[in-house]
Amino acid sequence: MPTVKPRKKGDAERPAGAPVPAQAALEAAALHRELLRSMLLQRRFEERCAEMYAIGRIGGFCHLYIGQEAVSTGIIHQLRGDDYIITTYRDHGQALARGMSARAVMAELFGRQDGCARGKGGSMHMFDRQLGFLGGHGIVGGHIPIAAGVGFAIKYRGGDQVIVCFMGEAAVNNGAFHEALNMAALWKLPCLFIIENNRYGMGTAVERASAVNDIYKRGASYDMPRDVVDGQDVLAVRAAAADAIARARTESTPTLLEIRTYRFMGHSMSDAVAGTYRTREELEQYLKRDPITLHRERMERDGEITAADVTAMDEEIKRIVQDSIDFAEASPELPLAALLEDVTVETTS
Ligand SMILES: Cc1ncc(C[n+]2csc(CCOP(=O)(O)OP(=O)(O)O)c2C)c(N)n1
Ligand SMILES: [Mg+2]
Repeated sequence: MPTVKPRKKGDAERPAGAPVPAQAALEAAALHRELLRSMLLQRRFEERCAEMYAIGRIGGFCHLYIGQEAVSTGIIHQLRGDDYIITTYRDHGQALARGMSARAVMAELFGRQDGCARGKGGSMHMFDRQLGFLGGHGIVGGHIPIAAGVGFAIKYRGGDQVIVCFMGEAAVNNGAFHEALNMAALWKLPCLFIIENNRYGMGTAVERASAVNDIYKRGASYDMPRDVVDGQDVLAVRAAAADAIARARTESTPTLLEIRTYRFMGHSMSDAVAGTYRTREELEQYLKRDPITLHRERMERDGEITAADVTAMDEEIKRIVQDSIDFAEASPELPLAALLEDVTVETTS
């Protein structure tokens, strides 16, 4: 398992063993509960997605996020409502963390008209303008220049929002990555470039594809603040992102974060969980660092939650996910004629 170098500052919101005032402890416990709930929702939702895929309710490409939930959760829950997010095809968890309803995500996966993109986008194209959720993109690296463009627009308009751009570690070998990072650094754009290093781009290990294995070092090429973070620890992710968000918001400075994580499932639904490119032993090592288990155990140790509370939370979440499936089943498909809607725009001039 790769080790992550300790961060120099802001490592934890609440150092272990440090006495905390009662009010602060209550607030920390409430926050930790919210983070647990979010990760659990993403996990339970996607477990059912796999099931729905197997019985043919979901078709096409479908990439699960299971194992990586601390990344979305640690970052997205501290964004403001008017901030922006842009991401890859592995997007269900991030959409849920942003507050997209389970119903809208599931209906989109089912290709039904009550989905967030009216069922036309499917798994890889979650989108919600109101939430500042700008997709769901299928071309590896293709969305990184868009993130720089959104950062430029924010600055041009004099706003103090930020844009968070999630990508996999394989995207950093793509020309679009370098062009976008150069511009973001040169023009000081309020962008967070989040590299979810889950060790593989489909079946290719990072060591076989990248000349630089410590991906965060790529930020040095553009003199960009950079950090490497344990992506299985939601509080570590949160602390690193807090620094980066503050830098983007107050100084309009971009940051590159390499977040080391692992996907517990195959690359997509057509890829075996463990196969020719990784061993069962490797997977089992990483499964010991399940982000949800780690966070729950820490909360239990700190007396912030009981096993009974977790069971109740889990039951409630399972009901929400079942409801999203029932909702998606009941939602109609768009009529055939709607296929040509929203494809071109007519202008008056
Ligand atoms: C430009 C481009 N090349 C190839 C592909 C096929 N492809 C889809 S996902 C993927 C791997 C990307 O890996 P990574 O960026 O690490 O993200 P992860 O899937 O691990 O989240 C590839 C090569 C693509 N979608 N776009
Ligand atoms: Mg990857």
